Amino acid sequence: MEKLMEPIRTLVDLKRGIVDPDRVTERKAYDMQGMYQDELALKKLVSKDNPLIYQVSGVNIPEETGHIIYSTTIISPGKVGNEYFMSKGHFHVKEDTAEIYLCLEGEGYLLMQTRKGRVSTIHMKPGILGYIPPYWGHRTINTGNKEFAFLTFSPGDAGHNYEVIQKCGFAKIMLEEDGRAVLKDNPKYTPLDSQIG
Ligand code: S6P
Ligand code: ZN
Repeated sequence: MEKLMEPIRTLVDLKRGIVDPDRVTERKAYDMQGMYQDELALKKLVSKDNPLIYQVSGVNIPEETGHIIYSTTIISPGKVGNEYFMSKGHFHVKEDTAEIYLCLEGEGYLLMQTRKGRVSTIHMKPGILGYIPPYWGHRTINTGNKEFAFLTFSPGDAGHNYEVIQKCGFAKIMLEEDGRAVLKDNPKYTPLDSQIG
């Protein structure tokens, strides 16, 4: 007989997300090599104080069909050169799975891209919910001057595929120009061939 899982009660701070998470994953400047335009600026950051770029706090939910995984991401304010701090970004391993992002604090962008390189963005601020449909890779970018915090909900069996983004990058990058966030073509982007999108 299948073992029945017990319900879970989670306290959520409506500005900073999940309180007392089961696990916290930190991504520091060192972990972001190859992700930014200005590799020298990243190198300098790493050797200076290797700052925390973002952290993901989650509750242990089985990574299986039928479950919903939820977590909080908090991206620090800052830039590498003139490119804002951001998450690595990924596609789901099971690409036909969607995800929901709900912004709690700060501001930033949810940058999404199909495998063919079609791009879409949602400007996130507290109370904005972004729906990432199946087949869209996604990354988040903190364009504000304080922490950018959001809750995420995804199917238990979605999984993370970081390889595509690591190899190809996103077609667009978010840079600061004259104090404003501007979406630009990524000169380092190398498209992937695919039928989807
Ligand atoms: C998981 C969900 C988020 C991200 C987190 C960090 O499907 O999209 O929890 O994992 O925002 O981003 P990344 O790209 O480093 O996983
Ligand atoms: Zn995801």
